[in-house]
This record gives sequence, structure tokens and C-alpha cells, in this order.
Amino acid sequence: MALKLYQFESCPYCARVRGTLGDKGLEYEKIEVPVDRDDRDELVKVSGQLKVPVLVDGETVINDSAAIIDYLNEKY
Ligand SMILES: N[C@@H](CCC(=O)N[C@@H](CS)C(=O)NCC(=O)O)C(=O)O
Repeated sequence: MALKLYQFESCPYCARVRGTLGDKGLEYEKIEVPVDRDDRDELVKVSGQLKVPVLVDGETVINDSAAIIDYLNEKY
């Protein structure tokens, strides 16, 4: 699956991104990020920071919900 969303299920910013992905009918892999910041090695490796949501689309990595939604609206 090309699209990956690093997220917290309870995060309102992540919910906004899931909403946009759903509205567009896009399939994506959800990766639930650990609550403990010390356990977020994969997120830091992928995005260089600790916050969610982060969207990975092939070689493209975007953090910040507004930037992700802009990207999805432009690309899809
Ligand atoms: N401006 C960011 C805010 C993202 C944000 O604050 N996410 C929270 C979760 S709702 C987060 O990752 N906080 C870091 C943490 O909980 O350790 C966006 O719109 O994506």
C-alpha cells in the first residue's frame, strides 16, 4: 500500500486527515504511534520529528495535518 498514515486514533488532527483520505476513497495503512515518545523511533526515522499525523506517499513525507490535506487535495 503506497499511502501510510502515522497517527494516534484519538488525535483530532489525525481524524481530519483520515476524513480527507476517506472522502477521497483512498486506501492507506494506519500506523498507530506509541504514546511513549521514547518509543517513536520509526516515526523519527521517517519524519525527523515526534508529532502526528505524518503521511508517507512513496518518497514524499509530510507532517502537519493542514499540509497533508493540502497535499491530498492537490494530488488526488
Ligand atoms: N499542527 C499540527 C499539530 C499536531 C499535534 O499537535 N499532534 C499531537 C497529537 S494530537 C502530537 O503529536 N503531540 C505530540 C505528543 O503527543 O507527543 C497538525 O495540525 O498536524
